[in-house]
Amino acid sequence: MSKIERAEVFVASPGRNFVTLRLTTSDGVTGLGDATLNGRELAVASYLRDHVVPLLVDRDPANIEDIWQYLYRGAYWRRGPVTMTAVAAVDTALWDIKGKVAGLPVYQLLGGRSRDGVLVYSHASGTDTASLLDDVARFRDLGYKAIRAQAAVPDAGASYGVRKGTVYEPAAHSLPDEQPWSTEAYLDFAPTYLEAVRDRFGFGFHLLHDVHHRLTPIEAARFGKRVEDCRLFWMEDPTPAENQEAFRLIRQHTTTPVAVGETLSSIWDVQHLITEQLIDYVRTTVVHAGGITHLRRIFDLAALYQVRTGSHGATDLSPVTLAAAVHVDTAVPNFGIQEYMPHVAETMEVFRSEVRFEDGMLHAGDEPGLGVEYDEKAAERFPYEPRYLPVARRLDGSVHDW
Ligand code: EZ4
Ligand code: CO
Repeated sequence: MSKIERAEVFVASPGRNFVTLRLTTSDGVTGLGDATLNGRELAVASYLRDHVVPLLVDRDPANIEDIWQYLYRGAYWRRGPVTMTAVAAVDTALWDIKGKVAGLPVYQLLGGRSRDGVLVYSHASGTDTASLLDDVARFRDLGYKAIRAQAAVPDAGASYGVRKGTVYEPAAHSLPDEQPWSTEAYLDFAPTYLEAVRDRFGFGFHLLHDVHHRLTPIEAARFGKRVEDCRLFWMEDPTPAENQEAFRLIRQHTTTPVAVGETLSSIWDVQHLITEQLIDYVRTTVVHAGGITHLRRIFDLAALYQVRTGSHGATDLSPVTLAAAVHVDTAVPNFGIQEYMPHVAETMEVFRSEVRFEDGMLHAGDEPGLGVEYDEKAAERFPYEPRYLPVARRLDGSVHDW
């Protein structure tokens, strides 16, 4: 029997911080898992090093489901982003190993190919409507068939999703940047730039928008109704999802499709959203929702209710997660779309990935396993740097959801 012989946790900052787990078997096969939780990286690194690695050594790497159950149920304290990210890293690395042992790409282990490629959307943004329109034009020239549009709200400081220079990186400060927020200004302005995008470019591509948890249910209902003629592919995270019931109010007022899930970690967090058809797309990801094993379980539940997938794919999800996501997306019947922000060159010096972009789609490649390698020597040149996501405050100084 093959055994897990070694489990190493790497923390490095090639362009941004990433936590990476590498498992090595007694047969010398290695598997990679992403364990990055933006702004809380070291909590997951410690969870793995101090509490999971000692449990893995000498286990049979073939028993993915049993190891998943052991780490989830066996912890007693289950769920939550730190735990589920740690479990995800182990699970992802075990699927990578299983693929290499079988000599098959992971999508083959998940039932094989359901589609030729994985439709992606990327992020256009601007400091005003004119610069947003220029950016949308640029993404259309690059071949994207789906584009998310965000612009800075006048008088509301640094709005979510607006790129400075060539790279969007919200976790840019060693302590959280505090940014002002005005719901009134956003509700007045955001519909106008979405309309401007449709006026200028028409309807021959998918248009998306991320509200990023900033509205109450009735405000989100008003927003969704107001932008119906823009025929959005989705409005994302219109209101925080701790209370799944909140989405019923939004549904009662608008046909704008809803996507939720990037911050959610388990099937229980999305259970009512899915079974009561309160959303159209579920955005849980490999890294934050317990790995390929648990994500597949969520996606299969979603399929019963005609909810499609739309996995989170910002640059704080490492190339290991992106590759794993593309393998899952290639196989599942109810795939919807995949978020994709290309990683910077430093990141790709450390993670070599088979994933390729072509004509608005990502392709997984046919190397056994996930098709990603981690260059630990290259990673040594990029030591960890403390970085936090911003915090939003309303104009009266009170804390709002960022
Ligand atoms: O703010 O991944 O849809 N994408 C997003 C992301 C999240 C970051 C947080 O770490 O909302 O940009
Ligand atoms: Co989002």
